[in-house]
Amino acid sequence: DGGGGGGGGGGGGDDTITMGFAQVGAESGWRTANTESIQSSAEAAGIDLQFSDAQGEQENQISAIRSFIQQRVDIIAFSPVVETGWDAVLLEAKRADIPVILTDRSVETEQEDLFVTFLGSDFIEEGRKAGEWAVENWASTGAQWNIAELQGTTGAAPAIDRQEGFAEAIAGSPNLTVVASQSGDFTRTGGREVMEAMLNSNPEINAVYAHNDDMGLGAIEAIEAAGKVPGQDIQIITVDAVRDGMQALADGKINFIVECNPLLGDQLMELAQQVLDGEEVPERVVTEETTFTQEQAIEALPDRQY
Ligand code: GYE
Repeated sequence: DGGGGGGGGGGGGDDTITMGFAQVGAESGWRTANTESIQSSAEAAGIDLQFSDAQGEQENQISAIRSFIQQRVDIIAFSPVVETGWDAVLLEAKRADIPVILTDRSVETEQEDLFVTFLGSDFIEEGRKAGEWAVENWASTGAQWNIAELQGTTGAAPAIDRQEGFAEAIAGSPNLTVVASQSGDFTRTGGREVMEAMLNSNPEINAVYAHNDDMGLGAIEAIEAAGKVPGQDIQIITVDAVRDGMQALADGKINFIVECNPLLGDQLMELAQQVLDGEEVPERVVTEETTFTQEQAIEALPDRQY
């Protein structure tokens, strides 16, 4: 493992680092905060950032990475839209001797050593935290909870893992039932549309687990349009803790949020610098995060940066 070092460039020791970054898109408040963090951290670190927005399409990300390879950037970083299908392009980067750092989302690869390190959250743990809260606050009431699950983008690591962690945590609670589960693509519109359809076919829904705040916020619109009170008639758990989500939690429309930290920029620039200096870096850097109840959201909101 290790190294990958040297980057493409000849020249002196203090050449500017060029980083190609292939972003997922702009699907959520989380993503916007993540992009801003990467751009401002690159600027602060004096790293020349070539930023590409894939608009949610894997093929766009693959062509962006190919063009970074052609330009011979020093290092490539990206947040893979989906988990699979990356082996070929990662192998091309490896052959060109350009190190790759994964940020936010990871990949499933057939081969070892196709990337240097992965910086991001533990999504299974996030799902587990959501499920544990459901067990403590819903299952314990003895009532029947019919849960609508709003999944993230199909095939994306956070959608797969948040579903898995939640399912695992609620498995021993017979009165917690996921009655409907569908992708809302991590967007507000997606969350609203899927929730509308679910409420029509499953009027007994009294709980929502949304894989991100934006879909939860969309679901709130659908719930209100159906004449029900979000946070009361239908309780809601989400993931992310961006400002709009935290506001809805403070207002009692969301009941619990599991934090996912989008501010990865500084750590990413540090890792890039270390890799290009030939230093050893850990294979996995896990982001630290917490959870929020209504009282905690009210307290945290004034200082929330995003
Ligand atoms: O939770 C969601 C975004 O990959 C962790 O992507 C990220 C997820 C985040 O669209 O809001």
